[in-house]
Amino acid sequence: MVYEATTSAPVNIACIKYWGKRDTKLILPTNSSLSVTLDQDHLRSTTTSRADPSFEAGDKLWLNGKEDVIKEGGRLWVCIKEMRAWRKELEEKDSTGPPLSSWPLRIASYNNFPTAAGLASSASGLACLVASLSKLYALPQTPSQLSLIARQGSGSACRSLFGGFVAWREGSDPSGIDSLAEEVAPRDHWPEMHALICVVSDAKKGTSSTSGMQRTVETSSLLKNRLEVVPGRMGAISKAIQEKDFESFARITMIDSNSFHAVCLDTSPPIFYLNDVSRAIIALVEELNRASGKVIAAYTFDAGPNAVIYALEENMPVIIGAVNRFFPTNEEFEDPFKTQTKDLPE
Ligand code: 2P0
Repeated sequence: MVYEATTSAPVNIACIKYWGKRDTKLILPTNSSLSVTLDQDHLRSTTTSRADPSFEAGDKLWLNGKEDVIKEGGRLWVCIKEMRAWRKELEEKDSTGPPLSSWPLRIASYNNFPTAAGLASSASGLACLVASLSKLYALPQTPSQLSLIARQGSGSACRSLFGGFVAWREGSDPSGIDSLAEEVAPRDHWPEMHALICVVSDAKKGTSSTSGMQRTVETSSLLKNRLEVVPGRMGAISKAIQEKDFESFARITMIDSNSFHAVCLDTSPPIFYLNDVSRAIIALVEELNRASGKVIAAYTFDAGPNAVIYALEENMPVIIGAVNRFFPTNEEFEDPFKTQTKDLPE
């Protein structure tokens, strides 16, 4: 009998950004955040976990075929330890199943996109690790409960345990028990919403999110203002999602992305994630919105120069056409919308 489970978890892209921890050990954020989880068939991690008593003692993990050390007390170690503890609880209640919690683990994880390029690979990767162990161990925990563990692997990972529109509530309990992810609306609530990923660079980023955000907490006075305005944005964007009000969704998304990059710049030494191409994409989207007479596209940037443009399906041909016209690439781009030149605005 083989005890093995494979799961996939998609990337999530935040509209209200997480940036700063009030507890670095438990990964408790300084503000709530909200994201859209991309569809499974695009950017995702896939993880297989196997428990076997014949394995040499100790757990092992490979990321994209390369072994990653599971450091005692480190994030991976904590996630595995917590998941094992839940399995042990189950075995103590019902001892008829295999004693999986006492067997060594072998875990292999793959991303189908560049790792650590500001494309949220840690989010999908850690969410996927937790989901795969939950499946292997046949745990009864809900996705919100699992998000408590994924959060300790990487903050943004807690949001990738749900599809659709997801909030990570900052919580207030020092134990972290209420700092969890929950669904704001499922994917099928607003199927017209699409995300266009513009890979400006797939190089590994310069300043890691983990160190960058703590530098911001320690040095940025602008962060105080951000923490005052984010709760209002959380409420307003949740309402926009419920009401499928794209214009409000887009305005809040763009403002919050700019606010996040402003606090990065206000950090000492400053953190620059955007480059000239990123800024040109901002200008293009602003101009498209102006020329359209309404907001049809929203840009957002994470800890790297790559842009994500949210738009409703009906407007994607125009947006893809404009991006291709102003940022031509040598690579053949498979346009799912089969954009016609006549769709482009003058
Ligand atoms: C987000 N980012 O909300 C924000 C926007 C980057 C910019 O969450 O230290 O990799 O592992 O908790 O989750 C990136 O931070 O940091 C992130 P840790 P994480 O998506």
